[in-house]
Amino acid sequence: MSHVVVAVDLFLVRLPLARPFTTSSHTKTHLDHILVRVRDRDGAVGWGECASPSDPYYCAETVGTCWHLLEDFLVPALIGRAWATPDEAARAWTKVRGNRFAKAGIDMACWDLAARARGEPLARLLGGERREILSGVSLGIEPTVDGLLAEVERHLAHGYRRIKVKIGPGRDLAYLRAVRERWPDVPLMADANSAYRLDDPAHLAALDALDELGLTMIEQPLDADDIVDHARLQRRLATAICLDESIHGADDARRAIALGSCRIVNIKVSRVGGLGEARRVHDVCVAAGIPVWCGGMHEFGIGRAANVAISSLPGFTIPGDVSGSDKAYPLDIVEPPIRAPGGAIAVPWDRPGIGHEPDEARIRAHCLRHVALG
Ligand code: OSB
Ligand code: MG
Repeated sequence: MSHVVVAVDLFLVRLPLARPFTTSSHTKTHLDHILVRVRDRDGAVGWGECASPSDPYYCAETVGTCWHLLEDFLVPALIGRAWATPDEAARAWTKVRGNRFAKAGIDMACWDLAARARGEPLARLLGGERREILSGVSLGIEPTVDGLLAEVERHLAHGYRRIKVKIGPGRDLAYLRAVRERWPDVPLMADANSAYRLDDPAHLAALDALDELGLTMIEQPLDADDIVDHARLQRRLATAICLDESIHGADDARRAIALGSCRIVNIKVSRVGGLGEARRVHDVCVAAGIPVWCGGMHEFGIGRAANVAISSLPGFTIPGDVSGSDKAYPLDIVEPPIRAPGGAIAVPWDRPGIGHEPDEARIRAHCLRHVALG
């Protein structure tokens, strides 16, 4: 089956978060993501989501750079070009360096289109196996320790299988110790978003102390692109290091594993430039015996459904940050909404593509900017 994309819509959509979310670098109350709709000459449609943050604090990209890349480079390179598989479609933009969040939005739309055109669920097209995926939550830095304990309690009561807590220097031990004391056995981890440095003795002391808490892993403690210091730190700690920001694709995963910079990898579809590359990172890790889990960027329903599909691959053995949409948003833009009753999300094996229908009226109601290309 061959596809030629003839029309692409970009929608910049704003959704309010259910609760403000604070990381080591900043606080958010709403998110703006670009939704990408592709249509081929036979009328088949696919949806993707570009989950770049609006600011360059997590990665170098922003919503503005993604819009520019999509409108001026990625969409024009795809339109009118014949392809049979999404990996072939992605060759349209191999010349474009970096800009992986922008690429992920249009890559995902091509995967959804290919799966829908074949009447197949996305999970099957990707080579997934699981009927359901186990779901964890990522909790932001709360103003008080008691505030964090209340959030952990609420999400454990919902059934979530693993708790991740954001940390930063000075906002680490008191929080994690309190959670550990109250729930000695809960799978618990910390995500530092690159806030620590090995040459700061206070930072090193905090990391050593966290090492005593029996955490499942510590995510991205050091610089975003530093796999050398991460290797030094991994030799020092008993706790597994998991890399997030440092891994932009399969080659990065291979190098980090070879250096001993981590024992676990967080795979984010957006960060690595799409579903094809996410699968290649998965394959590199499985071959090396490194467990992976699916990270998130507070995706709306489209990106979240893609996260569910990739999480059905066999190497995703650790519950991910793929929570129900209601963890992040009071109202999502897909039907049915994604839910995680008892901390598990059913993979929609009986529905084609991402398995959730974008609600165009709702998308347009929350849309800040739209362009039709092609
Ligand atoms: O570091 O994993 C991260 C959200 C925005 C930016 C970076 C990160 C996160 C999360 C949220 O942890 C995970 C989610 O619920 O989607
Ligand atoms: Mg992270």
